[in-house]
Amino acid sequence: METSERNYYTRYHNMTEISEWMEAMKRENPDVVSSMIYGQTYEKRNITLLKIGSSSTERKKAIWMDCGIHAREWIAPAFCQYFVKEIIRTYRSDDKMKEIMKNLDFYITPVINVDGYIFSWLNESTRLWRKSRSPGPDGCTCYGTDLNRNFNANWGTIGVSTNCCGETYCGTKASSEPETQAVTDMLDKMSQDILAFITIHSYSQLILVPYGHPNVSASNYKELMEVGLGAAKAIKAVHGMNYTVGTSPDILYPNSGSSRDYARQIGIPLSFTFELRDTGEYGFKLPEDQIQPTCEEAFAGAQHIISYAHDK
Ligand code: ING
Ligand code: ZN
Repeated sequence: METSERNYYTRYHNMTEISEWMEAMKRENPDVVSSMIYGQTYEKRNITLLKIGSSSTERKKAIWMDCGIHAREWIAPAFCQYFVKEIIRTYRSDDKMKEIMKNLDFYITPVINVDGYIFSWLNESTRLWRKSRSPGPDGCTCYGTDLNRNFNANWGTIGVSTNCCGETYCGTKASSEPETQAVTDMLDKMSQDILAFITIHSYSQLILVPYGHPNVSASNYKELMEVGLGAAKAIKAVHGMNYTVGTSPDILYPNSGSSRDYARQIGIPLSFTFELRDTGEYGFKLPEDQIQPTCEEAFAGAQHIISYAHDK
């Protein structure tokens, strides 16, 4: 499917199409889009980072966004595609975004878990795959680690499975997975410059703030909650959808080893997980006719965070 087709952003796209789309974004917007490969998956596929920034040699503050750390959450990569398209479009059309882009760069990973994403597209029986695709440790016949339990933030302490067949298997050690290591290395390098970190998941309609561990609390918890509640309000204003804001132990259940917690722990002040639509009717198999409204509202939520980070 051509990236210029009018309904391109109302469809889910497989990894081949997303790779072609990244090339098209660079080709069509050479003044603002560039890319780099910052790691490889277990199956040796590239993990690509898109940079959206107005050209300049100075080192700017930045916004991080990643999608597709969990394979079956197809609305997440779809949102990253929409986000990139909208950032470029609004940069060319509205003054607020021009001002933001004068001062900030955007770093976007449309798909972190490339192997898992491809596996979830393979056939109906693999559609709900969540984890990466590395084989389990010796003696285990199951595949995959939950990459969002594999980061070095209270790793392996709570809300994880230590059974390699479990959906939330945290791996053999922190950063045991090449995908986790790639993101970790990139964040470590960039942490001084990143003002806000947003990682996109589905589903449940939540905005989660650090930390997932019930015994630790972020020094700027109050600020995180205020900004998160502002984002939820911006989301509701678009299509009336309710998003709940809080830490995962406060809203649902604790967890450890998430990328959100890792980002906050290394000093990125604003760190959020977005859990997009819906609340369970369709779950991970969100119909394509909900892609556009979901992306519109989530963009408004992200914009709130970005504006706050920029103006602060
Ligand atoms: N949810 C996230 C996960 O890593 C999360 C975030 C954690 C939500 C704990 C609620 C409680 O599990 C999804 N859907 O991946
Ligand atoms: Zn997820």
